[in-house]
Amino acid sequence: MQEIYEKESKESHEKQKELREKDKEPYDYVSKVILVGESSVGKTNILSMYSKGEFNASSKSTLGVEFTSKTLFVKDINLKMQIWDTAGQERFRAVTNSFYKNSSGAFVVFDLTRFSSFNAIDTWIKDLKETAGEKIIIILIGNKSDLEDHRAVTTEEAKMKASSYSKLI
Ligand SMILES: Nc1nc2c(ncn2[C@@H]2O[C@H](COP(=O)(O)OP(=O)(O)OP(=O)(O)O)[C@@H](O)[C@H]2O)c(=O)[nH]1
Ligand SMILES: [Mg+2]
Repeated sequence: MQEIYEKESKESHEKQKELREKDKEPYDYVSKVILVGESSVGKTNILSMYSKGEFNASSKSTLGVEFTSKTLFVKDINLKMQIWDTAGQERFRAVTNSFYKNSSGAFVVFDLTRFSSFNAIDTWIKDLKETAGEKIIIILIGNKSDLEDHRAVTTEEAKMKASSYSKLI
């Protein structure tokens, strides 16, 4: 087990380095943001909608971690957002955890039609804070709001969870 962890950790660090080298656009500030949550809640689609305006109804599960960057011009500065889309599957947990470090913000995503993904939020937040620190800014996202007939988490429940952490929703 230890051996597998060390191998995955090494691979993740090498991947981070390689991606950073590819990502040479000029910027004033860089901010690392991470997307986490159970598998299939829609993290990859949220990111592809944001970065390319594309939705994929049959997207494949993310393996490990994927990286996207977007530079925003905010208050006269170029702010580079490095957005890390992580795999929700349990088998990638060790490798995705190693990417939490140095994140300034995180989107914790759940699926409004799957209560278990909502229940899992507490564990995601606990793990994020343990690795990235208590100061990390966390935003909860209840995804798949279009599937109103299959909704399993009420707005009240989501609001209560968010206010228990005093975070945005
Ligand atoms: N109806 C609906 N389907 C969605 C929405 N977002 C994602 N999906 C679908 O949900 C499935 C999973 O989406 P992904 O974006 O791959 O999920 P993920 O969280 O990245 O999953 P992992 O990579 O395994 O962690 C896909 O079939 C998507 O098309 C949404 O807002 N509404
Ligand atoms: Mg994904």
